[in-house]
Amino acid sequence: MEKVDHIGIAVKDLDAVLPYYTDTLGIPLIGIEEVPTQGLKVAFLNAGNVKLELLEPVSDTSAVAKFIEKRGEGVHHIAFGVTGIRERMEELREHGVRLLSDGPVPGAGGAQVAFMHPKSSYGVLYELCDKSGDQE
Ligand code: CMX
Repeated sequence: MEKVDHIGIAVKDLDAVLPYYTDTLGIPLIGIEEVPTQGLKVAFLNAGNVKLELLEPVSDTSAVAKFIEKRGEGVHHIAFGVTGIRERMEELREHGVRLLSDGPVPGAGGAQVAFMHPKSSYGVLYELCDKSGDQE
């Protein structure tokens, strides 16, 4: 994996939490967007080399809603920035890693994303995030 692109953090109420990050911690907001395919409203913040992604579920069926219900708010996933996501997925499969989709799916910021099951990644939900736009 080439670099960490962002760290996803599950929150119950984005509007309530955002001032903690922007005002108290002084981390600049990049933008807020809805990601209907994941049942989420997300905010990206610029924490230097790595972004923070605050994830508020807007649907009861969102994976993040289930996460908060079971484990509470907090760190949800770590996303590696990659190019050639299909090839990276295939390499991981060859190493026995369980991926949560057959191919990449649309994520925030126009990225194509894929997730590794935490049970095959020693308890961590890792995401592959490809913003190169040349993955098709
Ligand atoms: N980090 C670490 N472990 C996690 C986890 C997470 N984020 N989410 C679930 N788990 C654990 C569960 O606690 C459970 O462990 P135990 O069996 O020890 O209790 C195990 O993984 C399996 O959980 P499950 O209940 O069988 O499965 P879930 O229905 O909770 O689904 C997962 C888990 C990872 C398959 C599901 O959350 C998923 O498909 N995630 C991918 C999509 C996603 O997370 N989207 C949100 C972010 C989108 C974005 O940033 O764009």
